[in-house]
This record gives sequence, C-alpha cells and structure tokens, in this order.
Amino acid sequence: MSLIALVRDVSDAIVRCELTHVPRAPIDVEKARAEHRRYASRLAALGCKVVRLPPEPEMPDAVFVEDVAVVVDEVAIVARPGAASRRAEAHTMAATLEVYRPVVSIEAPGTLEGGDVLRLGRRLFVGRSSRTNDDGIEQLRAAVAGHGYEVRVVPVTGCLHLKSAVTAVGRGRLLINRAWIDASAFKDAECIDVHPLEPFAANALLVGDAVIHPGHFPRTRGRLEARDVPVVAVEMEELAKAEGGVTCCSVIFDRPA
Ligand code: CIR
Repeated sequence: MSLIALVRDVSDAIVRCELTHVPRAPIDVEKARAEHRRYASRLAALGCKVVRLPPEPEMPDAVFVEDVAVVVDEVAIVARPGAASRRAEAHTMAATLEVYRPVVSIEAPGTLEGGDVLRLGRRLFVGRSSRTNDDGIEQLRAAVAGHGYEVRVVPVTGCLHLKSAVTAVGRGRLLINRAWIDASAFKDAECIDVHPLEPFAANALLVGDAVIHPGHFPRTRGRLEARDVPVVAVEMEELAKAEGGVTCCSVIFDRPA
C-alpha cells in the first residue's frame, strides 16, 4: 500500500472553533496538539506518508483538513465549506493537491465539506447538511461522473456531517448511528451500530485493514472487536471538544505511481 495522508497542525485559534452540535468547553491547545501528533504517528505506522499542509495559526478549524477536499483516484475536488469562517483553508489545500491530482474547485453558490462525503468503491454518498448544499453536490457530481463515480445524496439532520453518522470499517462494513441518518441508503452493507451511550462513535477512519477510532468510545470499540475489526484506539478527547473526529484530521489517498 502506498498512501499519502495530508494533515495540518492544530492552530492556537482552535479555541474559537465552529461548534454546531456540541456545547463549548475550554480546549487545552497543547493537549489537542499532543493528540494530533500521536494521530499522525499512527497514520505513519499504518504505512501513510504524512504530508503537512502549511500551518494556519489564525484559522480556528484548519486542523480538520478533511472538510476542504475530496480526493478520488483521478481528480481532487477542493471544497467550499458551508462554514464561511473556513473557506480560506482551501487555498493551501488546492496548492498542495495540485502536486498529486488535477484539481477542480467547488464554486459559489455551491458549498461542500469533505466530512459529508463517504466513498464506498465507485459510489460517493454525500450528505446534504447544514454545510453541504445541492449546488455543491451537483458540482461534485459533475467533477466525478466522467470517471465512473455515482453520487448518492443522503439527507443529514441530526449531526454535523454524514461521516459523523456513518463510516466504513471494512469492505462492505459500516459503523453507523441510525438515529442521525436514514440507514436505508446503506441497506446493501453490513451495518454495525454504535453503542447507544456513544452517539458520536460512528466516526472511524479505515486505513488499509485497520480502523482508527477514538479511545473514549470503549463500548463501540468492543462491538467492532467482537466482529473482528482490527481497531487502533487514539486519544481524541480534546479535539472532540472542537466537534472533530478521526476522519476529519486527514485526507488520505493513493500515491500516484
Ligand atoms: C467545524 O465545525 O467545522 C469544526 N469545528 C469541526 C469539523 C469536523 N469535521 C469533520 O468531522 N469532518
């Protein structure tokens, strides 16, 4: 496997991050940085070449790089976040992705955040959410249709992004919180439910065969392990206060040959 993982260091400004579904709590920036360092080390240990985007000390949510890009094998889409405070994050993302893929940018009035895009093979499930609108979804569809990807829209109401509610944890296997989305969109997959006491636990990051998952969700981890999913637990409690999870701290894609 030859994977690139784009990451960006935690900004001091993270204490002013966007919050939608979690109450504001004081963030210990050094603790968040330590979590992020260990997360990046895990990615490296799982075989990723970790590439750092330029730091953006004034941009509170810049560590959550997933939201400003969607990368498939043939093309990279630079997103236009629904959160206006996050739009400037896209500049350095575009410059970095140009090294690896042809780049298409989502333009106004479209909005799209990568946290709303779940790729399962050649199918992209896209959350229509408070951050991603129909125009953004249509621009994404236009960018990938010629490469053989089908785009399916999933309404998201109960949480921030589609991938807050459902992520892949293996081939044909999903981790899901059915309370937040209509699970019928995923009826062809084997769905593993989060533990009811851990509604935020559906966000898992599949890297090769391993699944990176926040350590503070032991009950859901137990459910994954009971199904023989190889879980790598990482500390994420501080970044979770910024409504971040494990997918949102990286953009992972195959390295061009
Ligand atoms: C935001 O509200 O934009 C950030 N505070 C959290 C973004 C999390 N992104 C993700 O789950 N993909």
